[in-house]
Order: sequence, then C-alpha cells, then structure tokens
Amino acid sequence: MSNTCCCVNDTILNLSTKNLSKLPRNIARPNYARNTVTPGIVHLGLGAFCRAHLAVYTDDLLETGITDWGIIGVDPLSPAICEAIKPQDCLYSVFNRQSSGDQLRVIGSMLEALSLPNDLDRVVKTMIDPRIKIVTLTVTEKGYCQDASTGTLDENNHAIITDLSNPNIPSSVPGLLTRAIKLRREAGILPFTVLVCDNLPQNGVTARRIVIRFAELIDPELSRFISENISFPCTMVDRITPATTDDDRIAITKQFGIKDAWPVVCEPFRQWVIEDNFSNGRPSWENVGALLVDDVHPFELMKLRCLNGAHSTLAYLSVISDIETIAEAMGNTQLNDIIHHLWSQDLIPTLPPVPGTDVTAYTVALEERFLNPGVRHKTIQISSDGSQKLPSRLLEPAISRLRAGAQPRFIALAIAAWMRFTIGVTENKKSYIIADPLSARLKSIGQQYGHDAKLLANELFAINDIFPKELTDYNDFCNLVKCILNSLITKGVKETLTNYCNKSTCNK
Ligand code: CS2
Repeated sequence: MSNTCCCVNDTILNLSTKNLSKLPRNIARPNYARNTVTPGIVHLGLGAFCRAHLAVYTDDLLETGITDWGIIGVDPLSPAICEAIKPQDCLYSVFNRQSSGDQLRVIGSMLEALSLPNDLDRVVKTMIDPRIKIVTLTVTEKGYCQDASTGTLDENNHAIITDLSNPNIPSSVPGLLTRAIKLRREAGILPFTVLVCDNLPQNGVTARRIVIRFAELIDPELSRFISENISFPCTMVDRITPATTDDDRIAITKQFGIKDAWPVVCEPFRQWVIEDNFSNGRPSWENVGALLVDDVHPFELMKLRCLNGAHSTLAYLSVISDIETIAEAMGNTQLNDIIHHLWSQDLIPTLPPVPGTDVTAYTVALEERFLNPGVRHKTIQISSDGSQKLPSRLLEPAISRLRAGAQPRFIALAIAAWMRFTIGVTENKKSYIIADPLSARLKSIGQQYGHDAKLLANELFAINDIFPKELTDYNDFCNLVKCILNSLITKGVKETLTNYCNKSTCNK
C-alpha cells in the first residue's frame, strides 16, 4: 500500500458512477454492470454495520454475475447517510484497516437510499414490489421495541402506541414490517422473508414474536397469516465497524485520493451464519463465504457472549478510567487479564458445542481483532444501550453459571463497572454521555446514589427491564457486585483490578 496520494492529475475524485473507471488502481471497485442489477432486498438501517457486512457479501455475489439481488437501503432514523451517499450514486467505500496495509474497496450493491419519515410512501411501495424477496434489518437492539422483561413487544413504547393508533403511517420497525406485509398480502404478492442481522439473542425468533404481537393488536387474522407464512431466519453477524470519523475521511483522501462523504471503516474479519429458512428464495450467499445452517443458536451464543460480552466489559471499565479505544483497553495488561478470566471462567463454560469451531481458538483470534490499532473502536460507542445489551451478553451467562453452582466473578465485575458508569463522570472527572433508551432513569439514579455503592446497586438491580428476578435472587452474587462497585467508586479501576485479581478484595 502506498501512502502517497494517487489522484488523477492530482485532483481528488468524488465517488460516482462516472468516476468509477478513473479511480486509482489500488482501489477495488465493482466489476459488474450496476445498471443491470435489479433490487431483491430492502434493507432497514443504513449504519456502518450493514454497509460493511450484508452489502459487502452481496457485492461479492453480484461480482459472480448474479443480477437480481441488489439492495435498496432505508435509514429509519435520519436522512444523514442517505443524503451523503445519494450524490455518489449510492456508492461508498469500505476502509479495511489491518497491520499488513489498509485497503479500500468501493461497494456497488446498494442501488438506492431512502430515509424515514421523508420517503415513507416510497419505502412502503418498494417493500411491496414483487421483486423484493427479503427485508433485512440492522436497526440495533432497541429498534425492535422489545419489552426486555417479557421478550415480546413493548406495548408502552411511544412509537408502538403511535403506530397502533395509526398503522397506515408506521414509524416503528414492527409497524413498518406489518404494514408492508399486509399490503403485499392484499395485493396477492408472495411475502418477503424478514432477515434480522442485529445482535439480539435468537434474533429471528425474537423479531417474529414482536411482529406477530404487533399485528395481533391491529388485525388478528393478519397475525395468523404472518405466523403461518413468513419466515424470520436467525443469523449471527460479525464484523467490527467503529463509527466513521472525519479523521477516517481525511485518511482515505490522503491515502487513496478520493473523497467519500460517508465511508465505512472496519476490520478485515467478517462472519455470517444464517439459518437456511427463506420463504421466498434467497441469494446464494454461501458462495461468497456465508455459512447456511439449520441452527444458528450455538454460533450466536458464542459471539454474543465472547465477543460482545467482552466488548461491553472492556467498554465500561475503560470509559470510567478514561481509556478511549478497545485496542488500548486490550493492550492494557490488567484489562487483558480480566478478559481472559471472563472468557475462560464465566463465558466459555456456558456455551454448547459450536459446530466446526474451537471456542478457545475463537477467543485467541478475538484478542488479535480487539488489538487491531487501525480500528479505533471507541469504548464510549460500545457503552451505548447497555440496558439492551447486558442481558444477552452477560446476564444470561451469569444465570447459567449461578444455576450450575458457580460464582461468575468476572461477570460480576462487568456489571459493577456498568453500574459505576451510570454516575456519568470518569476518574479524571470528565463527564460523558450515557446513551441508552433508559438514560433519563439511569442518569438520575447515578447522580442521586453515586456516592453509595449499596444504594446505587439496589436501585439499578430493581430495574426489572434489565435484571431478571432469577438473577437478583442470588444474594451472594448481588453482594459481590456491590462490593466491587464500592471499590470502583472509592479506589478506582486500577486498584480494584489489582486487588480483585489477587483476591484481596471482595473474596468471601
Ligand atoms: C459492539 C458490536 O457496539 C457494540 O456493542 O459490541 O457492535 C460489535 O462490534 C459487533 O457486534 C461485532 O460484530
């Protein structure tokens, strides 16, 4: 890889169809005729993840000569990414960062970009186009409007209440899916498959339960139709993609001589395991590296717990102790040790056998991935939405260890770190934003009780949207969390970890 700017006549090229053939030679780009590709997928959620994952697999597929699986992207939250890539003919680049040299690849599988609520009519029309056979989703955990305590639809969610009273103008993901399914059915068009690509446990099963419940509340007959005719395969999706920064945009221009309004930065690794259960056909993603299986669950548990659980643990311990990125955190000897204990003692023992996978080797590879210095994955980014993430990443494995009679000491540490995080101020007295659907409640608890570990923990443990009663009934475990929290508040992360690892604190 060359670090010198390699532009045509020293001009910086904007990304566009017209400029594709003029791009510097070290940039990979679509070799297929984009104008022959027709849409087969509507994707909801235009963030970095889908553009570095689903769209890349699909781009690989289009390279094999297949033409009927282009993607129409929809941003359900904001027009920003859509507005950025539209002038580029929906082309964007994937900036793959690795020690052997950064690589840039322009992706062509996104044919069109729309956003909500501005383009609602067009989005719905597209979703009922008979050529669309799959609706894929990356809308984050909270996008599903799930009630964490029941695992089904959160009927008190504001967007759900609005959509139930006006289902023809949906604003939520369950509302939009239900609307499109209803219109397709009325028009006699075969239903699409709903392919969830978010980090939810049993993501397809969960989304199915939520959509069926939503439909039941407006039209029980439609709800029956969904349960009998629409498949919601489960998936395990993996690629580390930090939020794009201006520094990334500048680095791309400097290294590759092009200007991309909204590139995606990611690691080289990617993995996609998909349950092979599609009601209306599917692309042959298995030809481009995806694994199509009967049961995704073991893969999903391994990834949610070992990767995402370790991420969240590192994120909370790091934000409170002013460590900015996962690479720095994993490079810190103490934190590195903690993660190894977390994997070996508290998480790996909860996993069923994962076909074709040596889980210990998986964690060895994870360590390398976390240490990738090019991927500046901010700990504050990962700290977001803890109320949605903790249950599947750390609380479920904690319960599984407790049921087995073991004390998951390192999960207790992670929970205590999250509790300390709700105080909103680092050890160096810097404030940070607590981004979470429950942020108002978490902040008010953190501010009111942050001086007292017991009170703080009691208030947080009482949020049953996060902590199931089965977990909080384990008194010794809760007391352990309180003890660690007290140490984090009074002594800080470094001293707590030293004492905790040599068992001179909270070790009864
Ligand atoms: C991260 C994930 O932000 C987070 O919570 O743990 O986005 C993680 O990077 C991806 O799941 C990796 O596939």
